[in-house]
Amino acid sequence: MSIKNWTKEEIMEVYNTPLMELIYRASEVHKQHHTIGEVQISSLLSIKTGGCPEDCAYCPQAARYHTEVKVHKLMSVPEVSEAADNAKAGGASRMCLGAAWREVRDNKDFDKVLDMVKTINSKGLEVCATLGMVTEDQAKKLAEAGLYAYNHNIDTSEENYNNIISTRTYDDRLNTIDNVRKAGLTVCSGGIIGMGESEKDRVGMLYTLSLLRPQPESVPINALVAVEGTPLEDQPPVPIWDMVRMIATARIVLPKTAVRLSAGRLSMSMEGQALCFMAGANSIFAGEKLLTTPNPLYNQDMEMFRILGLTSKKAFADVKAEEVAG
Ligand code: SAM
Ligand code: DTB
Ligand code: SF4
Repeated sequence: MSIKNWTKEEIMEVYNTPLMELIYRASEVHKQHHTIGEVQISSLLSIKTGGCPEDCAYCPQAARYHTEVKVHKLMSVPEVSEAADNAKAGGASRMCLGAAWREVRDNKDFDKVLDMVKTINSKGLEVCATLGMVTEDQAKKLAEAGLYAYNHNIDTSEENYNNIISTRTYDDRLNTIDNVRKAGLTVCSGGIIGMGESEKDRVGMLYTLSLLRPQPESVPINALVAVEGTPLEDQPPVPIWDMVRMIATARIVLPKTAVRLSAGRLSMSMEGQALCFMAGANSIFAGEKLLTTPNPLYNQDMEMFRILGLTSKKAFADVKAEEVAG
């Protein structure tokens, strides 16, 4: 069955459906394409922190804002290997490496990242990376090293993009996503709500994502973590109802995609998160830190999994090994 080409008007109609009906519809789509209650756990690791030349208004790692983030040069391969062991012991099936870079450069640091990818991959974890813009050639090298997915968010609608970032364009972002695809990697791309955007912008972002062919395998929906020192420090918290609406709409327009309830969970109740899972979220970042900001404690998340009857999705590599073993 071919994927529907949604119009902005149709997506807006979905977004504005009465909430209970919207959750019900999203839940039906979810059941058709996914296992209810199965949630993928990803672990995040900031391998190079702060000092970024870009001006993303939400980001505590941009060098030009005065935040409490301490700059840290690229981690060593053994340090990353140890972090991967800990993430695996904690039940993560995917590990995402983040670097505060504008773009990847062909230098020793990139070679080191390729080594990190090989090392984590050999442990049976899916490896994902988010390193800024990449060329097709760099994406191919990452794929050869065993990278599973590349995260590159479009962040908001095309119309709102310039209000949030001026140091690169929407087309730059789409171009990197295209390079990632051409290299045969899976695509992870989503955005943030709570930056002062309109409903039209939220719908516009989902519209752009829904039109990608193939659609992204995973779409993170972040609630802004307003960090002191960034231009968005005074943004009020996103109402949980907006998050539920956004996730439900994403689930309906991106039926097969893993929709990730990403940043901002620390400010959400367990009941609020339960509604997000009901509306089709089937992936989270677990571990006490996202890249630079806090996230719920691992034990708290495990308690939530127990209470809600959620199970963690196995890594692709582990499922394959079990199939082979019979
Ligand atoms: N530098 C790379 C880039 O921008 O693609 C990779 C790292 S960057 C921190 C990855 C994503 O994290 C951003 O695209 C944004 O969507 C998200 N993010 C950053 N700061 C955030 C914040 N304060 N609240 C919510 N999401 C945030
Ligand atoms: C994504 O969409 N969210 C993650 C991941 N991709 C790299 C990052 C969230 C960062 C939140 C702010 C911080 O901790 O610095
Ligand atoms: Fe740099 Fe990425 Fe933060 Fe933008 S989001 S300032 S590119 S680390």
